[in-house]
Amino acid sequence: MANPQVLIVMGSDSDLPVMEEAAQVLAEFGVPCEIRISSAHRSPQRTAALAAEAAGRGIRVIIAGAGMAAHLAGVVASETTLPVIGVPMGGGALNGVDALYATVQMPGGIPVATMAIGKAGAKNAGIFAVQILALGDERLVVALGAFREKMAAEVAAKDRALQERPV
Ligand code: RP5
Repeated sequence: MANPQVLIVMGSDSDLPVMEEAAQVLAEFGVPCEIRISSAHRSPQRTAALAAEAAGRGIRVIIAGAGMAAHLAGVVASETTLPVIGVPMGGGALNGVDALYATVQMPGGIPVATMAIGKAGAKNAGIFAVQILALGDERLVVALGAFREKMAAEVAAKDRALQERPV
């Protein structure tokens, strides 16, 4: 995509069904993004270069998703001063708790904004990236307001449907 503002990077193509949640949110808000596969462990040099070159290519926010010993977000954050949002993948022998701890427990000095495990985390990563970009983009401020109103209306509609259900 031309002039991506957000880089979504994941450790493996097996992460794609989860990380697509983030891409979908960005598409809904009209934020161009680039989706890449690069592993902190299997392709460390490639990952370091991708992160180090991101700002120079106009990227403003990076979303990094990985599973198991999930060092991707931390390694990416160590190579750039762009804000990095981490998404721990679920599954595996430890159901994503391994990836959560690996992503969230960064040493002081190199922050990673860590989201929830799995699809909810990927979706929130997309929204959080939009919120960061909205600091300098009034169009996104308005769109975020409409997004919240739509969610609230959906909850109210579900409650109405529940109240109208025959007992
Ligand atoms: C991590 O290892 C990836 O992010 C993925 O979640 C996990 C398993 O990778 P595959 O064996 O499915 O390629 O690096």
